[in-house]
Amino acid sequence: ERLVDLLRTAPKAELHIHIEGSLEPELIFALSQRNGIAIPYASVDELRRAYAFSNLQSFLDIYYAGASVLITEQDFYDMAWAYLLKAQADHVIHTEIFFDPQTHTARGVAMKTVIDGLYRACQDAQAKLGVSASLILCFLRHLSEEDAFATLEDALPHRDQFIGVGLDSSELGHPPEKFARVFARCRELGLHLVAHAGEEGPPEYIWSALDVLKVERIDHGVQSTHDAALMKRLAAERIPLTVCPLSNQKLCVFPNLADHNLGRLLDAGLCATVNSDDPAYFGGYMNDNFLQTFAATGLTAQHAYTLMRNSFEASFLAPAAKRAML
Ligand code: ES4
Ligand code: ZN
Repeated sequence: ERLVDLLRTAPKAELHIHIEGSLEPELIFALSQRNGIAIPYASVDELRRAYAFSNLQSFLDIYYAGASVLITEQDFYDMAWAYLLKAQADHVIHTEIFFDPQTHTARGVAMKTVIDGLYRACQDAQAKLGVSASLILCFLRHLSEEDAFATLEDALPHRDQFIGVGLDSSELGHPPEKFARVFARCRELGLHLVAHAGEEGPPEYIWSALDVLKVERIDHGVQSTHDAALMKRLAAERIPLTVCPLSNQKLCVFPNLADHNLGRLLDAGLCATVNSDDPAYFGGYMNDNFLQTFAATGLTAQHAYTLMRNSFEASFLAPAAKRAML
């Protein structure tokens, strides 16, 4: 019908996608054979059956195991290219891609291998697919700030290959304050700043992501509806929330997709966007997120237009490029 066609074909930006979370089981098996790395699952089907999560941590354990098959520059290229083809099919014309270098450097993979492979795929996406793609380096918050500083140092020779930094992994027990100094340094370097906050964690983590880390966007942020003063601020300052509905459903942040608060966020005037997070693990890419969320919650065509517009407004595109896409 009309709304479904609108959702499918509308040009959109994706701002919250972990590239390691786009690694499909088939590619995990192919890379495990190519690189001679054993994984504790006998088949693609057995791996896929393990994708039943009860919370964020239960997912992260399997997500880091899946990423262990990535070794060469070509592996990182192949993973990103497969995602960029999916993005193009969903009419994503701009995407800002998270990557987790510490997951790889801790296994002896060089920073250069990771970044060069991902960056080459981003360049090819513009040239061959007409998809604009940038990279955002994420620090793992379950590791130390010292480890994050070392990772930043390691990445600085590649400063021109990524546009910003983020903060991901286990939220509870790892508040934004833990990374205050490394984010201050990234700010001095002119990097864009984002952080996961209020996915499972309390509204206080959203306040401190804004006030201590000085981030420009909040990744997830769905717990903000528990704090009226925070909602007012997010709306007044148009601080974007990169919301991931299927992720929230699969990690039991909401009992059902029908219970998702995306409509409440939009109706309160927040700059919320729809994103896929870890599409290989959570049951779908961008258009799956849009179609399933709209079907479950009864959002309207007006909400659809607002979400598409918000995705470009919230992007780190230069103002002129942003206007061209709007
Ligand atoms: C993540 Cl859903 C989610 N939350 C936090 N960190 C992550 N890394 C990959 N996916
Ligand atoms: Zn995420």
